[in-house]
Amino acid sequence: MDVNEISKNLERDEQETISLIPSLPSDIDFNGTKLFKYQSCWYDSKTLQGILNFQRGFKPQETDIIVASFPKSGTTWLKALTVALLERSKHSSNHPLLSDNPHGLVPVLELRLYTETSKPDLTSFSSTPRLFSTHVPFDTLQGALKTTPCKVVYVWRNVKDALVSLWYFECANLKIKIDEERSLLESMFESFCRGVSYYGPFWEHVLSYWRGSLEDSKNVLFLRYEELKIEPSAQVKKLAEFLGVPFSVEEEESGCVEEILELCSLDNLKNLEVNKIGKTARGVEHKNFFRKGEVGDSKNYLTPEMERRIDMIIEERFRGADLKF
Ligand code: PAP
Repeated sequence: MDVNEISKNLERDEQETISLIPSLPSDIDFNGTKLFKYQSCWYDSKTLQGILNFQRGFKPQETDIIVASFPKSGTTWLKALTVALLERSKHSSNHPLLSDNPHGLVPVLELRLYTETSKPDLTSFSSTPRLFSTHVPFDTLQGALKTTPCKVVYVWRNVKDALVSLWYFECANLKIKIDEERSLLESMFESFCRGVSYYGPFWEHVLSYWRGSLEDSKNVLFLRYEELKIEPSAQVKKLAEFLGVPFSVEEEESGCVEEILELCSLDNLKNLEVNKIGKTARGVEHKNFFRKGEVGDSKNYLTPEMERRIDMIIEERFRGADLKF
């Protein structure tokens, strides 16, 4: 394609987005950002452009693997585990996780590859399987995958812990002290409860993948952060099987499962040089992706009243689905 054609396509994509946006419901996020509701989920205009580009231009391959999540639900860990499982027979010393952050190795489709164009250069993804990630809900992802049966792995987490994790992340990115930003947590909490938050509502997100996994368990795996913490070996074996790279008896006997868990552990990743000093393509410091990783840490920050309110919302929204917090 020549340069003129590329710029014509770019202009056409942008024009389509510009004419779509005013027709969408809009609202304001906790930090004053205008969000637009597209296919039941809220996005800022830049992310929305990326999603439309992704849905328009992505050419899925049956061997593709997509790591999916609501933000702050265990994405970094799941990306690391997926890379480690797929790469385990290839590397002894120069493992990719030692020289890049999991987000560099598994880019977010709508936030990195498709932000500017519906035809990004994917030549660096020439080996199979191609590994991508997304934060969009399942129905929107299906819009991009069309009918190609890619493998999708979703991780979800207690929303209260995800919320507190997001609060810490925002404060770290803005370089503000957490003790001074109680009001930010409170506004984020309100946004979450209203369902008007970036990639929210949370419950729709989780339920979309839950339904997807029930309808097509061969291609959609539904994991839970808390279960990964409680029984990491069993969950990682389940993930390996789903990805089509199960552990052999020899591998299990030689401690391969434990090695992968150690490589991808929070402490190990956090202390790697690349994660102490590097930044993502979007300028986020790698170190901000690693904090405590504790189940139930939100108890230390949310008031009992806040907990009660969010519990009630979740109970009501998840009624009928066999999902427990
Ligand atoms: P993202 O959406 O920005 O990619 P994501 O990785 O989903 O973030 O979530 C970050 C949380 O995962 C952090 O939780 P916390 O704030 O409650 O501590 C982070 O500490 C945790 N995390 C990151 N890497 C790991 C890991 N290897 N094992 C367990 N938890 C991890």
